[in-house]
Amino acid sequence: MSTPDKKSKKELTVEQKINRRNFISFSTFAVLAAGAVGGWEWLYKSPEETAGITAGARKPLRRALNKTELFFRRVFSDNHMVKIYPKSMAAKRVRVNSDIGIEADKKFDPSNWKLQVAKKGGEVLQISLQELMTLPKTEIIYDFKCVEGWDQISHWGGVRFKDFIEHYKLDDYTKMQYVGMETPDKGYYIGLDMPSAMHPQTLLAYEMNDKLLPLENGAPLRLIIPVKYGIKNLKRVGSITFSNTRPRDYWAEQGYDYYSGL
Ligand SMILES: Nc1nc2c(c(=O)[nH]1)N[C@H]1C(S)=C(S)[C@@H](COP(=O)(O)O)O[C@H]1N2
Ligand SMILES: [Mo]
Repeated sequence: MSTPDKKSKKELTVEQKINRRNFISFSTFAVLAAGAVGGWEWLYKSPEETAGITAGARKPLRRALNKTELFFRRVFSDNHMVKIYPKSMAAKRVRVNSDIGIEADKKFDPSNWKLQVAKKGGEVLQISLQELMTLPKTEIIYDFKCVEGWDQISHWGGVRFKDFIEHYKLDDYTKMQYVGMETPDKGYYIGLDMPSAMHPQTLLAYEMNDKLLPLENGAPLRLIIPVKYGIKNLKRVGSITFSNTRPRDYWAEQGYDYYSGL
């Protein structure tokens, strides 16, 4: 029978434990430090790039940049489609999250609304909902994600942004880098990179669950951009602009990621 006394003799004393722990952490540190120095040496001795936008960057860094580039090309390529779901899985009661830019105007009348598209030289296209509804309709059922942590499978219908561009012969504008959208009262506004706007799943939506959009979900027209978080899915689009500089963006101004991609 072993007594508690005998047992404790086999264990290390507190002092021994401390020494042991110090030894272990010191060795770990030494190994890591050697690795870091080695890493820097390896980087430092590697050849410099001599041309292109990364001129001066060491080759291994250049490789890392290439990877990032590749990643973005994959994310924004037409082949990268967001997962879609059967209609039966779409929420019947769709969440209403926030209402910046659509709250004050309680008497807003969708029938008086027209989409304003700013063209070069000050010309503004004015497009009614009836007119938009004559364009080919596209539907999507996908998992809508909000940066606040919730997501919901929802069903939307409308015009592909891409089809809208072609129909109104705005192809030239897609050579620009950004699209800006704002609510009619300019209270909420977003900026999008052109490849995401032109993604085949990006819609100017006027329907939810096969019916015209409710006011609180963005009637008469909202953006549905499945490659981005909810914050970019502007409700009640009033105007569309094209530019090579980043359009102002409500949540980016509050410190959120400008791209807010998924
Ligand atoms: N005009 C406007 N659009 C908006 C917002 C807003 O506050 N105002 N909130 C955004 C955010 S954060 C989310 S998650 C979605 C929510 O859309 P829903 O209310 O239809 O669920 O709308 C986006 N579009
Ligand atoms: Mo959100």
